[in-house]
Amino acid sequence: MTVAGRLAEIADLGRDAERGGYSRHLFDASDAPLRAWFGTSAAALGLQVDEDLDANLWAWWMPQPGAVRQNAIATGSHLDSVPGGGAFDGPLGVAGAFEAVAQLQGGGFAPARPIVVCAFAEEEGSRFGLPCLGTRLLTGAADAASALARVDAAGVTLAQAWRESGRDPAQVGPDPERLGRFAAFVELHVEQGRDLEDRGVPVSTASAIIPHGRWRLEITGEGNHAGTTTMDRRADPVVAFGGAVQAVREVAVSRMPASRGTIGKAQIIPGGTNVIASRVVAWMDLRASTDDDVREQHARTIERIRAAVQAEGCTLEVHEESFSARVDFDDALTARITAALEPEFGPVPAIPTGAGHDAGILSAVLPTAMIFVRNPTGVSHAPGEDARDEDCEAGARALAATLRMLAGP
Ligand code: HGY
Ligand code: MN
Ligand code: MN
Ligand code: MN
Repeated sequence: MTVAGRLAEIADLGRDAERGGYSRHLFDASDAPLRAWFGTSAAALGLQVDEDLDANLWAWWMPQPGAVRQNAIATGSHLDSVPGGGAFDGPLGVAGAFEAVAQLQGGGFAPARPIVVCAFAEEEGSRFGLPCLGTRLLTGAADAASALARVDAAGVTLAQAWRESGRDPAQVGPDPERLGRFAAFVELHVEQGRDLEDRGVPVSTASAIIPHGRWRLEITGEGNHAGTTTMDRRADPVVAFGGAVQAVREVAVSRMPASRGTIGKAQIIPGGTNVIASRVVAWMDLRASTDDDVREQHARTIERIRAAVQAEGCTLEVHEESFSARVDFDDALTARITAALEPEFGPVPAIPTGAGHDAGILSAVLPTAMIFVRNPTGVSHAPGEDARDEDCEAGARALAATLRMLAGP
């Protein structure tokens, strides 16, 4: 098969007719068919599938029957998406991992240790607000009880959704015993910018993930009638929100090029054309080079937002939903991968990324590296996300070469 052929098998799952692209979220209607596809793909390669207690999937290629599940090399990514996301962010790393295993098997490679393909739960945090949910629970980077208390947009708790999916929320939590079975993790991923296209190279490694925080802003004003309330008697949280949007942009621009500030999601409550809103809830995403830089960007942004909120006679609450510290990937592992790839691919740059990944969470407990595949549009988290078929194949070959090097005799 090919990576493109594997992605074609899931091309109809979780399509979002309204937004375009894909909306695939934890335990939604696409979740079970995506998991079934994972199982079928694994079974076709003779891999043994199991799901951990945190809803992550693992497919084991054992060196021989009865071999112990130790010293394994894990590779994979996620199958969920952002709302209206692209076809590659996540699934490329899972499809590419199965394709790499297929290539190794086709070439008669006999692994000296297990190779394990994985798919992690809710990497985007699109339903419950916590990115890399599955790996955070698995490693203990997130506390299980507080994660299970999170609610989705419909007010359903993660615990409830977990139970309704047929899983046991009481079992959720860190599994050091499972993590102890792995010697390394490598994630194949579509690049989420245009760096590789500009450099004219099909694949790279990753040097670092820049830190990333998400905050929920709750701006409260006074709900009232749009026709009878004169302009001098309003406390309109939408007006304050306008100031917040400006503040996020202006503070990030003042800290260019490293800082990024985004509000991509907001709710106007109650949301009527002839109603002055009583509340706006908005989600703010801030990123910069270092953890301290993100904290400082946050402090300055909130100061500006608070001024805009007060000027409108509204009040502000700020809740931190997640913070992902800067990650610097394992230099030694990345150097070994680069050396394994350069004979076929020529120079393989190591590039930093502004996007979060399960590899970042796992890097705290395992030697971890990433391989990026060129994205000709540079677009991601949107339907325009792209990767050429031949570059997806290059990514699978690069991953196969990496696995051959890491799991060989
Ligand atoms: O970078 C992100 O927003 C997510 O972790 N993929
Ligand atoms: Mn993503
Ligand atoms: Mn991703
Ligand atoms: Mn009326």
